[in-house]
Amino acid sequence: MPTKTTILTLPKEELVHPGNRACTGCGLSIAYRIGLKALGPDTILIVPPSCLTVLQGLFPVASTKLPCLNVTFASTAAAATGVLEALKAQNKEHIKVVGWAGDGGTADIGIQALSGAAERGDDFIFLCYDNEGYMNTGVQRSGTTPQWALTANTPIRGKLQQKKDVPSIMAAHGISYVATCSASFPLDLYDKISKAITLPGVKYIHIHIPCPPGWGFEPRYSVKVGRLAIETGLYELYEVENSHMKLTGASQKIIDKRALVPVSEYFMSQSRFKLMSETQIEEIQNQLNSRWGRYFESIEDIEES
Ligand SMILES: Cc1ncc(C[n+]2csc(CCOP(=O)(O)OP(=O)(O)O)c2C)c(N)n1
Ligand code: SF4
Repeated sequence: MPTKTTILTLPKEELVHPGNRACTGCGLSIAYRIGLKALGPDTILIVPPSCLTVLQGLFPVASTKLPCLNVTFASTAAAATGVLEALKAQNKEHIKVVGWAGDGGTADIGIQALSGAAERGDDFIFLCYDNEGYMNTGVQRSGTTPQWALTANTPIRGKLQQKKDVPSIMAAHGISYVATCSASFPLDLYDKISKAITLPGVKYIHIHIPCPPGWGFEPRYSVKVGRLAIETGLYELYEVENSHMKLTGASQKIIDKRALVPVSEYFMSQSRFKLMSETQIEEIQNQLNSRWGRYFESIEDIEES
């Protein structure tokens, strides 16, 4: 079994300069800093318009020490394929190609290019940082905004539709690796990116990103809010390899303890959910209880057999 990274074994080299243009308490800042440590210096990043382009800084300054290609909104994965081909032509295939896009640039406008690359089996990592909205342009709803969240264009009742399950869509492509992570569990993110580097084809990693201004909480609570999302069972940390799904880290701990934190704690921590009724919260709690109840039962079946 590979050893898990700890705070003491994390590489010391920083590939993100101290100070950047992200908001205070931004979960993306944490994920980006730790993610680049896992990717290492031989990496080319492909980034569409998003908070990450803002975080990078305006020419002539840059917050990252890696080469980064800013591309159009829909074309991250197609550009990654192009960069791969260019590297092949130059015999520089040791350089890792990484698409790093927001949920809008992945779940909505970027999905056809990503699906095409996954089907072709192009060899790159695609990271979606999911702050659950088009945050850079003022908090509009995206396909991955959760149901009932208030956004700039769902201001009356919140979003009526459910969150799009992009990791499952990617897993359905039969690619070598799909994983979910959270900025609030950065060492888990580090280990999953490190694993993805060793595997062929498109590897897809979905990172849940607390966003203080977009979700409506004080910046100092970013890590806490992100942890609650996992500890309530609303979001799961898992890996899919060879079509086999396995819960990991803090989600596996829920199985060990057989206990979920009440989901109301998560909803009450953010003003975007302030119009949710008790019935709506109860409905989601019931859905979580039955989903996790099935996990608990299947583990008990395995333990008994
Ligand atoms: C084709 C196109 N449509 C719209 C925009 C404007 N735009 C720039 S960034 C952005 C939001 C990106 O949202 P997301 O991908 O979720 O990343 P986030 O801003 O949340 O980090 C939009 C709509 C654009 N640049 N190109
Ligand atoms: S809007 Fe949200 S995701 Fe974007 S930089 Fe600010 S905190 Fe980060």
